[in-house]
Parts: sequence; structure tokens; C-alpha cells
Amino acid sequence: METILVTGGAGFIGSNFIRFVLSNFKEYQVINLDFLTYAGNLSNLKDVETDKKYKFIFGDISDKKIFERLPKNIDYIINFAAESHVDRSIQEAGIFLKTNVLGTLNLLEHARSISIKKFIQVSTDEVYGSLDETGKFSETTNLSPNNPYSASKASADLFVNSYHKTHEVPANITRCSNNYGPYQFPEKLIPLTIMRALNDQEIPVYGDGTNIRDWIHVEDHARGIMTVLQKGKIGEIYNIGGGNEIQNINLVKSILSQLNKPFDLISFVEDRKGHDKRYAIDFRKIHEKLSWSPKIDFKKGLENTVQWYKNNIDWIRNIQDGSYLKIREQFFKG
Ligand code: NAD
Ligand code: TDX
Repeated sequence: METILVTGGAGFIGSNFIRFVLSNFKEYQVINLDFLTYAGNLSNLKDVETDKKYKFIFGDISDKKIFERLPKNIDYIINFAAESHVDRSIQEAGIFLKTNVLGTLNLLEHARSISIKKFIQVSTDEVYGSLDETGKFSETTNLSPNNPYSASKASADLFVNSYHKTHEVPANITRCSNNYGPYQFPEKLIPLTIMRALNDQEIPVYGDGTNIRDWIHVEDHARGIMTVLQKGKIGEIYNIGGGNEIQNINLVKSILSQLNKPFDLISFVEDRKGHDKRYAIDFRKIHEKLSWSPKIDFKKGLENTVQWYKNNIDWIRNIQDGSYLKIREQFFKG
């Protein structure tokens, strides 16, 4: 049995990843190290919390002391832990530097001090900056982050690369496009639109709504990361994408249509500062070298996602009324 240390496993992608691993692979056990920030929600993992191959540890990756409490027999580290919301980074960037850069550096130091098989840094297409109408981001596209969030992620990527080159930490970096699916914190466009539409509230669309994102279902991303864990060549970067480019306005309209809600709920609001125009991922490398491709059809995946939020209104309510944060208080009390 091999052990995977997942950081940030109580968040959106991390929790989907843990569920994916525990239900598809018998040969791994998972330790989830998470600080349960506003974005961390242990109820995302309710169905696996009694699984003998799963263990939760409360802790902050930007605090070096946490690593003393971790078991030494860790085979893989996968770093999902991050401040992940661009709008928050525009308001207050300090925590992005602390968690995303210092936290990653601490993890790399820990990886050096124990012998691991692989360190995977879960990065983002945002590190490449913004595209105009044509072209796609490949792994060799220059880093050109435009907002404090993406700047912190690009910086973390550079530290990972430097620890691989200087200290021979066996590492891969994955850079994925926008994820959608269950358990996404409802500050991000898709769950925010669903939640507000269900409450007949206005949907804020930034600028003229023509910005384009390239969407991938979170389960395809999880499978991509496991593919890199098992087959990725040490030292390489792999882009992961869904091949589903859509303008924000059309995405919002498609969700409203599915919910039978009127388009006049849409409210065009002031644009995000430094708003990247378009993201599009060229994922030929992971496809050709590691035989991975996205499997989930966007139309079907989006329909299932909308249905999931409709069926899990309590999950949203617990976030809206703040009751999901109570679990964190228990950990602080000790
Ligand atoms: P999220 O905000 O939903 O979850 C982040 C998790 O990290 C939470 O559980 C939070 O409690 C935890 N965390 C935050 N600070 C921590 C700290 N100091 N110590 C330990 N845990 C901490 O984020 P997400 O959308 O699941 O994204 C996960 C990772 O994937 C991030 O690194 C993000 O940059 C990357 N990513 C996200 C997307 C996307 O579309 N959401 C796309 C590409 C890459
Ligand atoms: O209320 C909104 N209205 C709106 O028009 C929000 C929250 C967003 N938007 C726009 C901004 C973006 O063009 O929708 C698009 C998607 O926005 P977000 O859901 O905030 O995602 P984005 O900024 O694209 O970043 C996401 O993908 C890359 C994740 O949050 C990052 O963690 C990931 O790295």
C-alpha cells in the first residue's frame, strides 16, 4: 500500500480527487492535510470519512511545525492547498503569498527531508496569462500572470522547478483549465450562478460577458493527476484541459435555461480588474505521452452539475449560513 499526502483535500478539487482515488484505486491510502479555511469543508468528504484508507490532519502548510506531526512514510505529495479565488487576491494579496508560495516552499522542504517518489504541484492555466482570439497555452508558453493569484501560483511553480533542479526533488507540475463539478465553493462562476438563480437573485456578469474560459469536469482533472502520478516523467510539466471554450455570458444563459429561469436575472457589472480575456489549453502532451484525454462531455457534465447543486441545497445552505465553519472551531479548540 502506498501513501499519498494530499494537501487542501477539503476543498473543491482536492475532495473530488480523494473520492476518485479511494473509489478507483485499491493500492493507495490518502492523508488529507487541510487548514479548513473558508474554502475547506469536511462535509465534502462525509462519505469517505470512515474509510480505513483515509485520514484527516488539520494543519497549515505555511506553518513549518505541522510537518513534525506527519508520518514519515509518505510516497507522494500532491499539493492542492491554495487560496484559489482571483477576486479575493485583488482585494488582499498577502495570504496568497503566504499560502501559495511559502506553503509550497515548506512542502518542498518537507519533501526533501523524507524520501518521496513524487511531488505534484497542482497549478493552473492562469500562470500563462491571457490569450486573444487565437492560439492556446502549451507547456512552453511563457509565464505571464496578470493577477495576484496567478502571480502566486506562477511563483510556486518556479520554486517547484528550482527544487527539482537544485535538490533533485522528483516533481511534476500540472496546469489545468477551469474546473466544474460538485462541491465547488459558491463564489466561483458556475456554483454562484446556480445558487443565485435558484434564489431568483441577480447573476453578476463581469464586463460584457465575452471573456472565455476552457472548462473541464473535476473528475477528468482528478484522472489527469493520477495519470501524471503513475506515468508522468519526473521534471515535466503537463497541461490538463477539457477543450470546452465558452463565453461567460453563454455559460450563464445555458445554466439559466436548464433551471427555467429568465435571462433578465443577468446583471452586467463592473469588470474584474486585469480580467484575463481568454484561456485555452493545448493538452496534446499529456494526451500523446501519457494517453490521457478528458472523457466527460461538457453539456452532459454541466447538466449533472446543475442537478447536483439542486439536489444538495443543504450543502449550499450550510455555507450560506456559515454553519460549515463550526467543524474548524472544534479543531482550534484542540
Ligand atoms: P479551493 O479554494 O476549493 O480549496 C482550497 C483548499 O485548500 C481548501 O480546502 C482550504 O481549506 C485549503 N487550504 C487553504 N490554505 C491552506 C493552508 N495554508 N494549509 C492547508 N490547507 C489550506 O480550491 P480548488 O478550486 O479546489 O483548487 C485546488 C487547487 O487547484 C489550487 O491549488 C488551485 O490553484 C488549483 N486549480 C484550481 C482550478 C479551478 O478551476 N478551481 C483550476 C486549475 C488549478
Ligand atoms: O460573479 C462572477 N461573475 C463573472 O462574470 C464571477 C465569480 C466570475 N465571473 C467571470 C470571471 C471569469 O472570466 O467568470 C469567469 C470565471 O470566474 P471564476 O469562477 O472566478 O474563475 P477564474 O477567475 O477563471 O479562475 C478559476 O480557474 C482557474 C479558478 O477560480 C482558479 O482557481 C483556477 O486557477
